[in-house]
This record gives sequence, structure tokens and C-alpha cells, in this order.
Amino acid sequence: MPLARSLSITSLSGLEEWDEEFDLEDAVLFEIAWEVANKVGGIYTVIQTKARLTAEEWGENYFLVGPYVESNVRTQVELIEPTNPALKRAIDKMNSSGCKYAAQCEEPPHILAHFHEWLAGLGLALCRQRQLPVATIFTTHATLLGRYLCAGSVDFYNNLADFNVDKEAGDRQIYHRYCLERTAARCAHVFTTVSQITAVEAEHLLKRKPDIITPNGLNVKKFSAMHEFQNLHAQSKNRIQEFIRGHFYGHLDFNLDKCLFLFIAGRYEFSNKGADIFLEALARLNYLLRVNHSDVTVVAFFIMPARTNNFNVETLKGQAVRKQLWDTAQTVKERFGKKLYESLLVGQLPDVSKMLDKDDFTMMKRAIFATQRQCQPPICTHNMLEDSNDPILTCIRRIGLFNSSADRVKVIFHPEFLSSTSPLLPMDYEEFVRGCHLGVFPSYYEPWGYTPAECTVMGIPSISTNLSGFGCFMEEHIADPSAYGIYILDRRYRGVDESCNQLTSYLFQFCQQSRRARIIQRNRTERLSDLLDWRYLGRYYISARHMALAKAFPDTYFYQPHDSETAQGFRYPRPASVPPSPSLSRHSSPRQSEAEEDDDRYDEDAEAEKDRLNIRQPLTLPSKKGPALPYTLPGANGEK
Ligand code: G6P
Ligand code: 1S3
Repeated sequence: MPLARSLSITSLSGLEEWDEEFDLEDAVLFEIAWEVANKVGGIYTVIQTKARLTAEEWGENYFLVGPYVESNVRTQVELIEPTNPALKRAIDKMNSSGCKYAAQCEEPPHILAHFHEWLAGLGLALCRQRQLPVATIFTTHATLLGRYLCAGSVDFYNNLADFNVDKEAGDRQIYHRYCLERTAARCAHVFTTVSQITAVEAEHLLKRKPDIITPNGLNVKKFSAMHEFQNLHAQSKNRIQEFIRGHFYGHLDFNLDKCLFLFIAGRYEFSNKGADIFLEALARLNYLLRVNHSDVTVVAFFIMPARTNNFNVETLKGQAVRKQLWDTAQTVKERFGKKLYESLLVGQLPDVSKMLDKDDFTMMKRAIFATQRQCQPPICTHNMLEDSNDPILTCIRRIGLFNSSADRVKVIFHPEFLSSTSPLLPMDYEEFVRGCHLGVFPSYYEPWGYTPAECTVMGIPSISTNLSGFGCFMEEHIADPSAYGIYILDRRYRGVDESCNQLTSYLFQFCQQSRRARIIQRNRTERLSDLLDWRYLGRYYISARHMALAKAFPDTYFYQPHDSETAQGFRYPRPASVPPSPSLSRHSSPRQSEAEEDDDRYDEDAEAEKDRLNIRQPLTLPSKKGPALPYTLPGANGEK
């Protein structure tokens, strides 16, 4: 059983070290959430990715509690008998008499219960109401009211201080849920949230300022070969290209080698997640690419689950046609190869004009005939249950992006999370992200935002906003985020139209980059991944736990805030090889001829080494002790 925690992160590109001693021998940690082994959204990712680090600290005294969903239990849970006697007694008692409170034993351990989100908040409220000897933490990953208000037509951030919260919750018929959330936040020993922007929101809507910000991390995968992630990009991109070949059969009049894959993914909240301004910006980008006679084609994927009735026939047919063409090509190739072999066996050079016979041509003609198509390539891969009211489809109908030949921007709406077993696009999410060129997440309401973080650790550039926890966090820690492929859209101080223009210009600039510039940019993006690693960010959860134990059991535990909790912390300098102005950073190396620019055989290692040395040297020193990450919200002009 671990007695103390000592987290060393010296291996993480210069980020400051953290060592802390805290005796946990007599403590037990329960973490309770609706999304434990139950994927609904981002909280599942928080818990699933954080589990390893937490288990390293708490060992056998760490328990995750979630809903019993038979299918999830079968696929994600290994059933075992608990070894801890106190816990075994409690579980036996609960099993025999239903889920009642029972944990009486002679020497109870110190119990720490960490509740996530309002759904689990009831347990926290009951612990406090019944005065159980339990240290409690409540983490909110979004406020209910914030989510609802933003989804409407409210100028949220400029009115945060003025909402009549009870009335607003009542008007939206979420008063009961809102009360649960507010109660949990108010009566927890320690209240945390995932970002500074949500902390301000919570202070106004839940009437308590979070004690600690606990940003979301990821388990960063490091490859022994430095550029392995670039190879993975190329492999995954090939698979997406295969899908595109099928989806656009009969209309493949664009060069796949000059095709950029953009995507947005997440919970289907049309305006909160910024799908609205992404579509609008795509329409403007389409216009710009057309009038500039660009040879680049953009395919924008929307991966947002909606209610569907399976894949649609046209989309499935596309993949079937592609497969048929591939099979035909293989058959003809084999027959050709056989004739060639036979000719060589008898010592003759083959007569190439006779290598393909009538049957071969018939087979090929038939295959080509199958690619005739009367309709445009479909926008949506599935049969939508609410096709006529669907916000993405409605918007596409209005802006007229119909995948026509003249369009330089094509749109594919995949209203289901990706899966490696799909007959259409058999890739899991991670593989898909790796194969794309840019993730676009122009959210209006995004307490953290895992999607751009996931892009970053895979070395894929992304666009987020200064209204998302992730965007603000990166702005705070990187001197020139766009040079690292982290584009942060201003949705705070600009109106919607202006933000949309800014997004369009980011997209257009991105489309003008050479392959070489994209490769360099991906290298830089990937270099930021340490900043998002739980091995670095896990410290905030550790602090929250220590703080809660010290508050609930002051005779046993003593908590002293760690310097890094209050300091500004690490800041990545501008990459050495990039020109100082963000607007110029697109061309991060001297412009060359197009052929040279598209050549990916350049000295990546030298470039990477230059940047790495730069990262190690001029660190902004953390200021010791101070207010917790100062944060101010906009004044005027942030209309939604
Ligand atoms: C990676 C691979 C290169 C490939 C490149 C394509 O860097 O290692 O071999 O040429 O990706 O980049 P692009 O941005 O055009 O997909
Ligand atoms: C929330 O999930 P969402 O997509 O509804 O929690 C996530 C995990 O903390 C967070 O990343 C996201 O911004 C929130 O919105």
C-alpha cells in the first residue's frame, strides 16, 4: 500500500517538478460518476485516462463507482472479490439488504469521496446531511444552467453576473437538477472545476468559487522513434482516402493528394460546439478557394451522434463500388501477371498489346459502368430520423454546400461515433484523428474541450476558442500558440460574424500551407503534448484530495497549498525557427518552389532539435504564490 505520493515529471520537456509527501495509509478513495465505465461524453475520458495515475497513488484503496449497465460491465469490468475487510462487509451488507448505508466497522479508514457532476451530487448531499465521516469533493464539468443558457440565444458571458438563476432554471424546467448541482457544490469540502472560465461561471451560477481548478489531462503515448506519429498520420490518412474514394465514386474529379481533411467531433450541441459557425466558415472558404482557383479540396467531417436509422444505402453502395473496382483491378492484375510470367518462362518478351484480352476489358467496362451515378455524393452517411429539422442538414441546405463538382469544400456528416468495426469507415476515433489535417472546434460553450487536446497529443493542429477551457489554458501556457498549430479563435470579444471571418481566414491560411509546412507544424504541435499529460496535470486532483482530507479530518491531515497551484507556471516560448508574427508563422521556413515545398524529405530532426533547445532555455519562471490564475471576463462586444 503506498504511503506517500511523489510525482516526478522531470522527463517532461522542462515542466517544473512536483514532489509531495502525504500519508495515505489509512485513507480510502471513492470516485463516483455516472460515466464510470459508461461512455456518454468527456467525463468518461477524464476518469478512464486518469485511473492509472490515481491507482499508482492509492493502490488497492481506490474505488470507482458508476451505474450498473450490463453491456458495459461485460465489456469493461473484471469482476473480483474485494480484499479490504471493511469494504467486503459493506458490500455484503448492501447486497443482502439493498443499497442502504452500511459501513460500520471497528477501525474505519478515512473515507474520501469524489463526486463528479450533478448526477452523482445527490450522494454528496446525503453524506453531508447525514453527517457521515466522509471527506467530499465535487467536480463540475459544466454547469447545467450554463449549458442551457448558451444553447439559447443569450449573451451569456456578458450577463453572467446578472442572471436570476432560480428563475432561469425554472423557466427551462431544470430547477430540480439545478438545485442538486448547487447543493453539491455548496456543501462539498472541496469544490473544483475543469477550467478558469468555468470557475467564473460556477461562481455566478452555483454561488461558490471553486477551491482548485482541475484541468483535464490525457495519457500521452510516446514513441521510441520520434517521427512515428508522422508515419501514423500517413497510414491513417490513406485509410480516410480509401473511404473518400468510395464516398465520391463517379465524382472523383479532385486530386486526393491535394485534399485536406478537417473535422469537428463531439456531443451534438449545434451552437455550443460551434458547428454553426464552422459550417458558415466552410461556405466562405468554398468561395475563397473557388475564386482563387485553388487546387486544394477540403473535406470537412462532422462526427456528432444524432438519432438515426442505420447507414443509408447510397453511402454503403459507395464503399461496395470501391471494393468492386479494387477487386476488378486485382483480378486483371493477376491475369496480366500470369501471362507475363508464362511469356518470360519461354524466353520471350511479351507482346504488351495482347496482354489484356476481351474478357479483361469486359470486366473493366462493367466495373466502370457501376460507377455511374445520377445523384451527388451524399452529405449524410446515415438515415436521419429527424432529417428535416436537423440543425446541421438545415444549415447545409441554406448555405448550399451539396458536394457538387464545383465545390472546393465537401461535407460529410457522420451522425454516429466512429468504430473500427464500421462497414463504412472502419476506424476508431484515434486513428481517424491521426489521419486528419486539422480539428476544428469553434465552441461557444466548452468548459474544457477534450477534442482539441486529443488532437494536440497526436500532433494534429486544431482550432479552439478563447471561450473554451482548453483554448484559454493553451493561451496561458504558450507564447505563440498558432506557431504550434494551436489556433485560438476569438469568440469572446468579437461578434459572431467577425469570429466567423476569423475562422475562415484561419482555414484559408491553412489550405495555403505546403506539405512541408504542415509536417513542420505537426512536429511542433506534438511537442506540446507533455503539457496535457496527466503526469503533469494530475497534480491538481492530488491537491484537491489532500485539501478535502485536511478539511474533513483536521486532526490527522494537514494541507499546505503547493507553489505550482498558485503560480502562473510554465510557458512554452515561441519556436526558434518561426518568424515572430503569428500572421507570418504559416510560412515557417523560406518559401521555395512548389516541388520543393511538397517534398517531405527535409531535415526534420535539425528543425526539431532547434525548437527543443529553445523550449529548454528561456522559461518564464513561475512566480511564487499569488492569486490563482487571474481571470477576467469581457466587457462589451461579445454579443452572441
Ligand atoms: C507524414 C509522413 C510523410 C507524408 C506526410 C503527408 O509526415 O511521414 O511521408 O508525406 O505525412 O502530410 P500531409 O499533411 O500532406 O498529409
Ligand atoms: C463536459 O463534457 P461536454 O462535452 O458536455 O465535460 C468534459 C470533461 O471535463 C469537458 O471536456 C467538456 O468541455 C464538457 O462539455
